Amino acid sequence: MAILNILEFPDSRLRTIAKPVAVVDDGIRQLIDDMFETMYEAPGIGLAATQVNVHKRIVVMDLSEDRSEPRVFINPQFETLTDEMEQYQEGCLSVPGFYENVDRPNKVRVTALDRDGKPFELTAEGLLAVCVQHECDHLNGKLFVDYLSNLKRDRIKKKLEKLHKQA
Ligand code: QAP
Ligand code: CO
Repeated sequence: MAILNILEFPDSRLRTIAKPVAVVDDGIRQLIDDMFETMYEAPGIGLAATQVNVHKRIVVMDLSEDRSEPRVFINPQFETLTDEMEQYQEGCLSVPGFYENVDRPNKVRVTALDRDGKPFELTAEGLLAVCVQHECDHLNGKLFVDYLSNLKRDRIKKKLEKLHKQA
């Protein structure tokens, strides 16, 4: 197992469109294990492979308090089941220290492969629905800051660039 480096906004590699996983093999399962270790150590509730500079369509998530509900989504796809939007204060391991409200559809149907390459489906509401959409966005090169005003996004960009220069 290994802790992977997490790319931070405004790194242009976060804009890469991830490629579908063709075969779920031991290499993919190793990556998934490393992604969980990286997410738990951060700590975070969701991580997309894009964030660790691996451009494959893989997401890991654990919304539980005690890390007891690890979820893996390989090649995830979702459709929104409602026009109803809900606002959540979102954060992101790639935008450390910043949290802002984002509106998203509050109910989605997700299909994906599990860590054995077996297809599954689930209906997600609440935080799980938010997290699925946030993480799928990463696989398409999109970040939660893209939903904010240019002014807010630019302020966050400048503050993070300043921190990166100091580091
Ligand atoms: C995505 O985000 C998410 O700023 C997962 O300093 C977030 O795990 C989906 C984190 C909220 C829905 C709602 C953020 C850790 C973790 C930070 C995360 C930080 C340290 C974010
Ligand atoms: Co994120």
